[in-house]
Amino acid sequence: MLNNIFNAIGRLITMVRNNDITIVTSHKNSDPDALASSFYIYNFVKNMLHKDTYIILPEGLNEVAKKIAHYFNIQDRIFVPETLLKSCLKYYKKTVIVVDTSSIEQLGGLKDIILAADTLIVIDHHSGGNLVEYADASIIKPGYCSVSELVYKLLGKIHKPDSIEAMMLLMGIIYDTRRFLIANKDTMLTVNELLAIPGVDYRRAIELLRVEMDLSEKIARLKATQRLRFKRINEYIIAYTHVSAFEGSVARSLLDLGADIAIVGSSNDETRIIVRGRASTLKKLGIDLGKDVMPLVGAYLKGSGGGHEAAAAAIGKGRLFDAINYTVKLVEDRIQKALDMLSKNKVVR
Ligand SMILES: [Mn+2]
Repeated sequence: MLNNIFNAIGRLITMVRNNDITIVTSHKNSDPDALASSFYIYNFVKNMLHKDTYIILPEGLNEVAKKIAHYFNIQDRIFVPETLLKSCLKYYKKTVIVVDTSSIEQLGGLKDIILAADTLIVIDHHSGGNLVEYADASIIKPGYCSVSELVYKLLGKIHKPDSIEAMMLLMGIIYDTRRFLIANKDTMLTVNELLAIPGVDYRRAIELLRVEMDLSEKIARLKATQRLRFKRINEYIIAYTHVSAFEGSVARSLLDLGADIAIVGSSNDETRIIVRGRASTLKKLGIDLGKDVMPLVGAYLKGSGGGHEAAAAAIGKGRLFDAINYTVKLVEDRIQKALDMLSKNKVVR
């Protein structure tokens, strides 16, 4: 597997060398994992391969990533696409490296530039994305808890992170693993290596990742709770609701309330369904939300869907309540099927 990875890096370097400029990009509302991996690859291409390189994010950074970029004073190296920049970019032969997303819908206003790349490379830890079909090379490793860990594994030997890169990668890992809640042994070994780099300060990293929930997020959570519905299938609970923003945060709060699976819908110009599950429940039932459920919801919405075992999403067009009900039904059927299987096995034994 690692051999494969290093072959992929060799190919990646050749591809980058063949074009004039490199653009590193990621998903809308980039989080600390997206920021850290973009910044690390940006430095690698710029300093090791000596290519003109830009970080261009579809809609900039999320709150906590903004705080990190400010702290390390790198915010002026991060662009958001503007008309001028877009038209300039047309004239260059470009490599685009997309990190932390493999779905076209997550690229926002950058979609056209990215799909028009002379060479498109996707590095991600989410599975099932539709961007991979357009990529000239892709490194998709759902086994990694964060892209920060993945890019460090890919490039750490040839481009040892300096203190800022190491701090950012560490924060990317801490953020995506929810403070190591879903980390594995390899994550901890990587973290150990990053902590050994001079200038890396664990307490500071934790401090920088702390942001007080803002008022609108609190209200979104409370409104979602007012509209909450749930279904019980044996000992399992599916909770579902809708909001206009903060879907991820709302879904997490529903798991905290006691749901096994939380389904949160929202719609503005698109219809979006996100789903989060309790890892232990999903494991017990053998359900992978990113593979078994959300691609079907994506197809239902004539868009796309995918993600991780316990965190997945679908985006497309259609009526919000129909989409929510469809997702609830799918999850319900999946749980019922799993329960039938489990009880059948018991009888056989
Ligand atoms: Mn990530």
